Amino acid sequence: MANEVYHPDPSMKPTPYIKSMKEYEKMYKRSIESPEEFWEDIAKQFYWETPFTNKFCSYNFDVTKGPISIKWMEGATTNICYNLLDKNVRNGMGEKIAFYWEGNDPEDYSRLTYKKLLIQVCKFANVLKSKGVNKGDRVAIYMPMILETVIVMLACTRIGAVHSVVFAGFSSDSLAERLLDAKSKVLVTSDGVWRGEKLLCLKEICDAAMERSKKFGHEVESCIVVKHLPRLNASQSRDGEGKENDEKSPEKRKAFDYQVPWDEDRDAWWDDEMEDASSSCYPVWVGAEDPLFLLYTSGSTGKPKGVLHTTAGYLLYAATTFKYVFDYHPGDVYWCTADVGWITGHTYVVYGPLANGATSVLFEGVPFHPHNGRYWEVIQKFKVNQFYTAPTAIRSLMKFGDVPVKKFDLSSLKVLGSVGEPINSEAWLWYYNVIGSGKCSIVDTFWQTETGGHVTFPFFGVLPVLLDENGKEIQGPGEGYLVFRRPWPGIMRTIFGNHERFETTYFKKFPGFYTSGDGARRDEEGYLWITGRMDDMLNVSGHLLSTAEVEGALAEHGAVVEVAVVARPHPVKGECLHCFITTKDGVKFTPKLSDELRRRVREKIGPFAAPECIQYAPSLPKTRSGKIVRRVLKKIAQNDRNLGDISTLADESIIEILFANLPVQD
Ligand code: 6R9
Repeated sequence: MANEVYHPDPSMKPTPYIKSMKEYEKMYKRSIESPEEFWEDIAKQFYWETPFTNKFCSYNFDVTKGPISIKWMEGATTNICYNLLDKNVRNGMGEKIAFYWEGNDPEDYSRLTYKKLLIQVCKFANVLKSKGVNKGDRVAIYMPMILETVIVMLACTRIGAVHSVVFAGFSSDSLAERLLDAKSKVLVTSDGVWRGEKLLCLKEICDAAMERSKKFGHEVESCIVVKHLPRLNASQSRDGEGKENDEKSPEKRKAFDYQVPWDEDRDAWWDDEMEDASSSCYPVWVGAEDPLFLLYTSGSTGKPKGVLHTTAGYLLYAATTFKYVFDYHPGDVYWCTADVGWITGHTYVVYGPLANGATSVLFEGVPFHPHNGRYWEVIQKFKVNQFYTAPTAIRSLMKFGDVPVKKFDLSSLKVLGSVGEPINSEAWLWYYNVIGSGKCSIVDTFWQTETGGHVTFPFFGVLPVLLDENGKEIQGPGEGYLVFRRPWPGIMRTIFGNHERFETTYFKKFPGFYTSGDGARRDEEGYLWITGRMDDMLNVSGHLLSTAEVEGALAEHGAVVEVAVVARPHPVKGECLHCFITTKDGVKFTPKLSDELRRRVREKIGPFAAPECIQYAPSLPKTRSGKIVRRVLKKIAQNDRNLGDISTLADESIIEILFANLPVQD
């Protein structure tokens, strides 16, 4: 497939912003040769309370010359919420729909206009103020995909508070770690949420996390809880006529019995707080380089990194990538399936679309509930024009064949997007032919929590370089480390509370460059193909994890003496975890122990991290200096005997034993 070129179908009558390759090249050239002019023009579309005072962009990307620093529009003041909501309402878009909300249950849906969103945001901003939240304070968000989640994020930006969204699939320990690191003053959550057939009792998880955070020295002052479950129950009884009471599944019984844990001094219901809150809230003008949000991403040491994004640059970049990459035009309906708990949800569910006055779909459910055609049903229901999802979702839906797709009318689609991991040819072709009927363009968007927005093709202002192991630039075709020579507006500014770790992680390996951690290959035509992570990171269903954090969770088990975790390819998830476990002397490796270990990873990190395979290893292949040779374990996990050079191993005999004990794989 790599050799085939697919052009957009002329019958689509596209009216793209960028009409030809030539035009793209011209714009790209300008963004590289005169970046300040290029972005200054774009900045004119937004409202600045005061203009920038210093240079439009100043930076140091070279650790050998001093601390890394990146500044865009220094001195300017603005408010993101004002630009996303007030500005659009003032421009006559008050009645335009900002979000179509589609619940887990197809009977449960609603919509919200720009004007109504603004009112809700102002009200909640006042609630936050009443809880003592000031500019710069952190507010943690552990929420389902509901409209209130967007309201909380924007309410934070209205008063200059910094949101820290934690994906509501993380365990209480992971949430606690993030509350503690950010020292979040307030936590906003919901009583619970149905994900498909499964009930998640979010408030219970939050209570455990707040307790743990307190134990380690940080107390969350207030917890605000959206009452979400009764609404779902009501809709169930609407069409079920109370049927669910007669034939309760264990999950439904759990919902019925769920008593939301409560601390009178700390907790408050959303509705009670919102009832009397004023709907007017003057925006707090913040500096261009003031923090906008924190979002934690896995770090190779095991401790997650609080990636910090700032105001002006992120706004410019989210808005511009959204507009050009998805070619969003007024009147289009756009849908990004990512959870707001990940960066894709931040930039392409919330900030990018709203900055363009777009109408989007906010989907709470899962692709398989109540049937395997749910995504396609939602596209038909809202006449979605741009659809953005992950290869892992595409692969898992491909399994059911074309029949569930063909039941729905997908003719509204114009652009399809892919994000999170490399997309394989088979999945790409199915996406193109079956979902896009061979007519839609596919945008494969490589980017990271750290980059703030898309950085592929390359996007405007992005200057990618390939380096070999010695830091020498690879010109022309070849494969190497993907690094970037200079900042674009949306790049992260630091790791919260740890600028040194920021410099070490991203700037030390190749001084003068931002190192992405990914590898890439440049083909004969100059196109870049992402080959995957070059560091100790794993990508399971598009979720980044570090070997260290999974190993850490497993090693805490009393029966384990040593552990090594590697990734191996998985037909649906992209990669999955294969764990090698050495037990303590006298402890037998049993299926029960294996289950316990798997559960431990779910509890410590989250269900998405649950290992596919846990294998007993009497010992691990090590170098003479005692370093575990993960490269060899990776090959064993894949049942691949091309082990390369194993002469550095202290004891080669273990390799055959591990191959012999390899569990049967599907
Ligand atoms: C946006 C996001 C970042 C890592 C990144 C890379 C992988 C993301 C990709 C892709 C190939 C794509 N990745 N998009 N690999 N093609 N289109 O996913 O952010 O969660 O921080 O993950 O995901 O390995 O370094 P994040």
